[in-house]
Amino acid sequence: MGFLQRMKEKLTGKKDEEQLEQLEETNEADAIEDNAEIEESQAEETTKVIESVEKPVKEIVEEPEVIKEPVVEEALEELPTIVEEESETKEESEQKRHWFSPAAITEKFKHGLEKTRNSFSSKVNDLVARYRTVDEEFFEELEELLLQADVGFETVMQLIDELEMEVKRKNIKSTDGIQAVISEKLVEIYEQGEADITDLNMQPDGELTVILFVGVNGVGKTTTIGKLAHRFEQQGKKVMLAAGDTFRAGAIDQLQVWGDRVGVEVIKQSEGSDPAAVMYDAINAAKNRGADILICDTAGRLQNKVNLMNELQKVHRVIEREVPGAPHEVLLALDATTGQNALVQAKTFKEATKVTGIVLTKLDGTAKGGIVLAIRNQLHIPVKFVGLGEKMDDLQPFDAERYVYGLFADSLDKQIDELDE
Ligand SMILES: Nc1nc2c(ncn2[C@@H]2O[C@H](COP(=O)(O)OP(=O)(O)OP(=O)(O)O)[C@@H](O)[C@H]2O)c(=O)[nH]1
Ligand SMILES: [Mg+2]
Repeated sequence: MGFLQRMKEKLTGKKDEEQLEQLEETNEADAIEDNAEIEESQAEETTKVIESVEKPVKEIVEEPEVIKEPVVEEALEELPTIVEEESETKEESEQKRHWFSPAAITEKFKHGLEKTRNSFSSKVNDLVARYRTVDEEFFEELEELLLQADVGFETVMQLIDELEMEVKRKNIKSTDGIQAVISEKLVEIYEQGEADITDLNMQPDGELTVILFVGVNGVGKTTTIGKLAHRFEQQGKKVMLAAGDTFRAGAIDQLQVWGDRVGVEVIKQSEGSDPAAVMYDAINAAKNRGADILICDTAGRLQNKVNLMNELQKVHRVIEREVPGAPHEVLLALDATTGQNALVQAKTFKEATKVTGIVLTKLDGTAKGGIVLAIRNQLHIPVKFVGLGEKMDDLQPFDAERYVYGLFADSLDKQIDELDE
């Protein structure tokens, strides 16, 4: 099946319908179990919910400087949902349906890549309009455009080579509709025959999965942890957070605000304490409470880079000692708007810790979304999630097809519409 056909399914929802049904089945099973538990400890739950609602309000009032305005507004907006969580199961399940619906996910990629599409794709369209036939000059200009979008030299060279071969093989003369051919090749180059590289290494039910976040300051670690916790919660997992950034003022409170919004427990100590000790505590708490997933925040900046890397190694060692095989994922957060600098950061972290995946944040904030391809090709670490906006559900597992669709949506939509007609 070709790229266009597959994309059509991801736009109309056929492909993931099965997955969705599976998800609903699990939710139903979970709901039955949950209900039993709720009945047993209804009073306890209610107090917990009320506490989790009251807490952020208190903190927001007391420490307005810690939280940026949009967070406060959003936090307040989110509160009613937390209150209704136990009773509004129908609404919740509809929300989930929407959240996981293939069309909605595709739409998020399209929306998040708007800046890149507006600059890159419109230039490609110009190129196609100027060159009626596919020739060497057309490829040279295309090469230039791809480089400008941060796709990275090696990837561009590989893509152009393969495009030239494809054009010859299929005897394509006209540039009309060439975007679909480029898209298909980009997906192939990205996936390199490995379709499941974005899956997280999750432990079987009943065992704790530990996910460690690393990355320089300001890239979006804490925000991503909040979004990811929300995602797991929606899937019915019991999540806990570890406030491992004990260095930056306000970092612990920022994570706590997310914990309250999502309704998950945050294990923390005071500012300036040893992050390895926080991890030790958090792992024990997670084991005692029977948590499924522990997500650990870490500092993005210390006195200097050497200290930071040493601290991360120490944190890593403690986690490994307490839970054999953990951390199961070490996710490096990179800010897409920093372009090639993100690649430099990745190399540094890769030397210090065993990075298992990349979370590329703020893809919505850059016109150079081609960086995804450069990361894949140069670092050989899979991009597991992308941040496509600031809302809770704007964190999405990376999907090469949806990403490429996001780059060329306008021109591909026409061709997709014409399928089977
Ligand atoms: N537009 C957009 N903004 C994002 C995204 N992810 C994070 N941000 C914003 O990036 C800013 C920094 O995020 P943080 O989560 O505080 O970053 P951090 O890596 O924890 O930073 P330190 O704690 O200083 O190390 C916040 O204002 C977030 O709202 C995204 O996917 N899109
Ligand atoms: Mg942080």
